[in-house]
Amino acid sequence: MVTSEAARVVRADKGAVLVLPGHQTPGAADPTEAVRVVLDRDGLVATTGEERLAPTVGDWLDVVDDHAVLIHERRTALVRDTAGATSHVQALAANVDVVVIVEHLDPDPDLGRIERMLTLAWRSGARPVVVLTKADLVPDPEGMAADVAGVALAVDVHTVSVWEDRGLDAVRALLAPGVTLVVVGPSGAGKSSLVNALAGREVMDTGGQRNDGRGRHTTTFRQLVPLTGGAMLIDTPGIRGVGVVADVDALDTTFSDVAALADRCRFADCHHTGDAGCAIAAALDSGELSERRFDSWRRLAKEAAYQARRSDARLAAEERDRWKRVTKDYQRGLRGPGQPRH
Ligand SMILES: Nc1nc2c(ncn2[C@@H]2O[C@H](COP(=O)(O)OP(=O)(O)OP(=O)(O)O)[C@@H](O)[C@H]2O)c(=O)[nH]1
Ligand SMILES: [Mg+2]
Ligand SMILES: [Zn+2]
Repeated sequence: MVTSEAARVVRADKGAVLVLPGHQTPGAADPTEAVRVVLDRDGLVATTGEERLAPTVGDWLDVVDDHAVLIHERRTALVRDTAGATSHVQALAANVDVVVIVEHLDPDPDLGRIERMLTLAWRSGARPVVVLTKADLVPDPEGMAADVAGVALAVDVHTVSVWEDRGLDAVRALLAPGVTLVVVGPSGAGKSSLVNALAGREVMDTGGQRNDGRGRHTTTFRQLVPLTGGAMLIDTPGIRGVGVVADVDALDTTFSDVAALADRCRFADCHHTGDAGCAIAAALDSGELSERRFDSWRRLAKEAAYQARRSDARLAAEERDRWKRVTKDYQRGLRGPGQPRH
């Protein structure tokens, strides 16, 4: 492809990405028409800023002679903490408008996981919605949805059954032309089944008839699927645990009830561990705040603080490296061109 036209990444692998030329997205483009674009050896592409990034699904790229030359600035980015990896954070998807948090009703929805995914979503800049799947397997899906709504504050919660074609219209209503949605959730939740139902065709492999809710990881890569109506859906593999990247704002949005209580503690630096005048302790006593939710908030806050410290340390190290380079260049400059090193 020789073009200066921006192209959208529909799949990102090591060394190469698949893109659809901009004029095909949004639209009824067939993802099999995607073009392979080669990356540099390090897999990184220049950005409009100083850093080079690994392109991720949903990115817009400038492509010249089948080479990715520039990643456009990401409007939103779903990032997770990857402990142990060199870069520490990984962008799961870029330029997403809606994060569809998919969770099964059977087995019971995991409220802590939903809170984690909500934090990830709020952090991304995209709007979250929760979709509870497999409504056909439980007697009272609406009652369960109400429980979930209690932890997904100010977020729409839908219940669906793909098998019985129930509740899908509420999700279809999100598929406006030009909108990009990403589905996230545990393996076996029914993400790919939902994507296929919304696409109206079998785009993604699903876990067949197996239905024990256990992780099988049918989907193994992230894939952007352009829908006929002009919306784009990104399917992702089930993630067992997702490290949440530090963001106090995202946590305060997900846990707005806990944040409001913390504001009412007598001391601004209250640790909520038996301090005098602690509004959180009072709410735990009265049952207004559940131990489960408080623990969930505390765990995520701790994780976020740890991640922030680590990324501060990394930034400091990068800054040191940059100064080392600058000083070296400066000294080289003093010696003038062509001078011997010693
Ligand atoms: N009963 C019932 N089963 C469903 C429904 N939707 C999906 N399933 C089943 O749940 C299993 C997992 O579905 P998938 O769509 O592959 O799940 P996934 O979230 O994409 O899983 P990964 O790709 O591993 O992350 C399959 O056996 C589906 O047939 C539903 O509405 N009702
Ligand atoms: Mg899948
Ligand atoms: Zn307190």
